[in-house]
Amino acid sequence: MKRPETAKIRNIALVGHGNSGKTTLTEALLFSAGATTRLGRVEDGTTTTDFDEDEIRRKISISTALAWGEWRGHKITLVDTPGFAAFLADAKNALRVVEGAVVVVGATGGVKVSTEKVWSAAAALDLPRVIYLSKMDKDRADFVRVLEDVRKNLSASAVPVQVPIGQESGFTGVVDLVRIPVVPEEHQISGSEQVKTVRRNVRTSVCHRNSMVAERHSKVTAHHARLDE
Ligand SMILES: Nc1nc2c(ncn2[C@@H]2O[C@H](COP(=O)(O)OP(=O)(O)OP(=O)(O)O)[C@@H](O)[C@H]2O)c(=O)[nH]1
Ligand SMILES: [Mg+2]
Repeated sequence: MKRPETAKIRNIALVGHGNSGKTTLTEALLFSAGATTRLGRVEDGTTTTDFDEDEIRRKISISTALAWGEWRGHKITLVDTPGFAAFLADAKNALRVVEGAVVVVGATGGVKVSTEKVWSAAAALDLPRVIYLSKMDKDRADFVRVLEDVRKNLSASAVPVQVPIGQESGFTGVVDLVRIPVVPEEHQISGSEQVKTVRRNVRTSVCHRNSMVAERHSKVTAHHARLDE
């Protein structure tokens, strides 16, 4: 990438409790952006940001690491911070030099004490935050329970912008509540049984599983409609 204009630079920290999935998410983001050609794994010691010998041996992040990729004309620097309590000072320092944070929460374990600590540190700096739920594919992953946990312990006004389709071994993807097109029933083309089943699962996932998600969806949609005016 050519030297980007300052307005096209974004620095984002990934913070959260130990083992929540920050390095794995960083790796996935770099791969999706085409910054790497191979998706590394923490287990194999092949990730971009856990490169230190000790990190590879212990399979945890020990210090903050930077990596960058290009996304829609922007240079995004990802700041992958360590989550274990002994290294939390590193994460808090990283928050001072970024414009936003991704707070990673495991969908199996929910919000932990260190999640609350990094959340408060980011809030004290007035940083915009998104919460990313990792491990939706693992046993005991529970989107609704963790969303309630987030609203109780981090922010009562947290709004889901994406919801998972299925969970645990049935996790197959996500629905973007902001971008999902609302197609009137009479205009929907009838499809194969498989298409109908997928559509039914998506609808169930978005609206019926939890009325809170449906209510928040309408708030997000209304908010975006106002922004578009
Ligand atoms: N099944 C599954 N495993 C995941 C997912 N995300 C992370 N993991 C696994 O969880 C473990 C911890 O992942 P990391 O990415 O190292 O977590 P971290 O938050 O960077 O950990 P620290 O930096 O040490 O705090 C690794 O074994 C990952 O492979 C996920 O979405 N699904
Ligand atoms: Mg890590």
